[in-house]
Amino acid sequence: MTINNDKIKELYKEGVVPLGNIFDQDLLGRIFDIKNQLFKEFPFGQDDSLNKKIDNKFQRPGSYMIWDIIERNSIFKKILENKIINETATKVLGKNFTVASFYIRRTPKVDDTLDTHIDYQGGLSFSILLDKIGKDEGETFFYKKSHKYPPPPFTDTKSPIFKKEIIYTTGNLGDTFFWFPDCWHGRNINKKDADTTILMCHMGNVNHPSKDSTGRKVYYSQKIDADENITPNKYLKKLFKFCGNSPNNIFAHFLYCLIYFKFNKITNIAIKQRLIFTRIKFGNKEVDNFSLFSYLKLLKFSNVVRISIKNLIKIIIGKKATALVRKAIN
Ligand SMILES: O=C(O)CCC(=O)C(=O)O
Ligand SMILES: [Fe+2]
Repeated sequence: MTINNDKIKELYKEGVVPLGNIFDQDLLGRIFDIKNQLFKEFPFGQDDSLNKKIDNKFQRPGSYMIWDIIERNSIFKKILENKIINETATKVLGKNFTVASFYIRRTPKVDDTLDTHIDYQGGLSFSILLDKIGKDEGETFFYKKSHKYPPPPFTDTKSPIFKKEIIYTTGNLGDTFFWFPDCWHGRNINKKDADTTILMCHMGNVNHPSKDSTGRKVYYSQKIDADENITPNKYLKKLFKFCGNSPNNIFAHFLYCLIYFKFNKITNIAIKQRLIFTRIKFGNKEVDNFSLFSYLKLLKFSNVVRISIKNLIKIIIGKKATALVRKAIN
């Protein structure tokens, strides 16, 4: 099996693409059993120090996570060895891409959702269903084409040009979704009595840090050759590092989009040098197109001002004082 170019095109166009099941049934059956054993051992998952959680309080909204699944059972390595996964990641991120997070998340019956958000730009993620999951059963949702929108807090979702085309990670065991972490996403409620589980993986190019969401260093990447011997331009490197992870800073986010989508000469150098937060382009004008007009038109000006003032105050008075002020107000 190899990845079809139409699927890659869809990923770049929509920010998310469902691939269906890409694993063999025998492997899936074994993974399903091991996942059940692991959650028997860790019914409430692990905290960020990887300790077994003993109370049912959520470490992330509505989620019990097991972070070190690969270290616990090497069967999970088979997922990272899958040909389609490797081909897709190599096409999007280049050789020697980095696997940063690789974990399972279980969601019990819960009324809360995980709010719509974006993570870092220029990366690639995938999710694999480890249970049959229906609508409102703890599935992840994605807003199509939203990797070219401003981040959710700054967007006017009532604007006539805002498209609310949602795709849900519903389906059967083994169904796989590739998605861009800068595409709007969140998690739905689970109204079923049974828990549902999904495996998630976040990746970046060779210069992405191999740290997972708990902050620990992981060694999951399969580097084909150790060093690509490219000397980065230090100013460009700083620039992409500064603006490539900006879910809460509209100016940095806009700057990233402007450079990445519009300044092709600079971006081509950045991609060649595998600078952090740079995805290889699809290579087709229609797919790689970005409308500055739509981006700006989607901005909710009052939110831009309010959040920017808040951020400015945070910088001026410092994080600690901000936390104190927040506590005093609540
Ligand atoms: O738990 C989910 O469905 C989504 C988690 C998420 O937002 C992420 O891993 O970036
Ligand atoms: Fe996320």
